[in-house]
Amino acid sequence: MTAAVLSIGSNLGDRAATLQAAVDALRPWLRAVSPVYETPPWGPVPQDPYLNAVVLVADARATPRDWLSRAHAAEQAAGRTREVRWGPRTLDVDVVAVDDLVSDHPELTLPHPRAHERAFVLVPWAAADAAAVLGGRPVADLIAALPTGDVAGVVRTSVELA
Ligand code: A4P
Ligand code: MG
Repeated sequence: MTAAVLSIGSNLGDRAATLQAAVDALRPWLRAVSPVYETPPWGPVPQDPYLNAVVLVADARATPRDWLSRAHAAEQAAGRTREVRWGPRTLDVDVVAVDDLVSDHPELTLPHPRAHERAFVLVPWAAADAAAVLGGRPVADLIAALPTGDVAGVVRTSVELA
């Protein structure tokens, strides 16, 4: 059994419809979907706010690479466009974690190397799984360690993914 935590984010086009398309693409393995949050853009590129959510998935036979492939397939299904690293995109699906695996491989680094410092990943994840753990630390503790402004910037919306 592998269980994975996927982060989905969109800041171009119909953001809610795009996140729904990502959930639909992951439907065969879906265990839980977080609420949807509006989040300020992270990183060096000025751009519009994102909608972000976290999806919990599981599959008895999936390898970690399978989750990366499925993440990329979900991006394609949602018509991803992206020209600039960290720039605006219709859909980004990142593999936050696969079980407790640790890997520094550049093609699939686990856990995701920036997840622990991203309120837009941690806040939805904790909402979907209050007992979530990342790198041996409760996600709730990681959130408590973030700058309060980062956490306050992640605002729950009324968008519901089904
Ligand atoms: N890769 C390695 N490890 C992983 C992993 N754990 N999950 C490799 C996913 N991919 C992983 O990714 C680039 C390469 O990373 C892939 O070839 C993959 O094999 P990409 O998705 O093609 O490119 P990217 O998304 O532009 O780069 P990157 O580094 O994934 O960017 P981020 O870190 O995902 O940042 N602000 C808000 N508020 N919300 C967001 O969702 N997202 C980004 C994208 C920037 N700012 C944001 C948000
Ligand atoms: Mg990415």
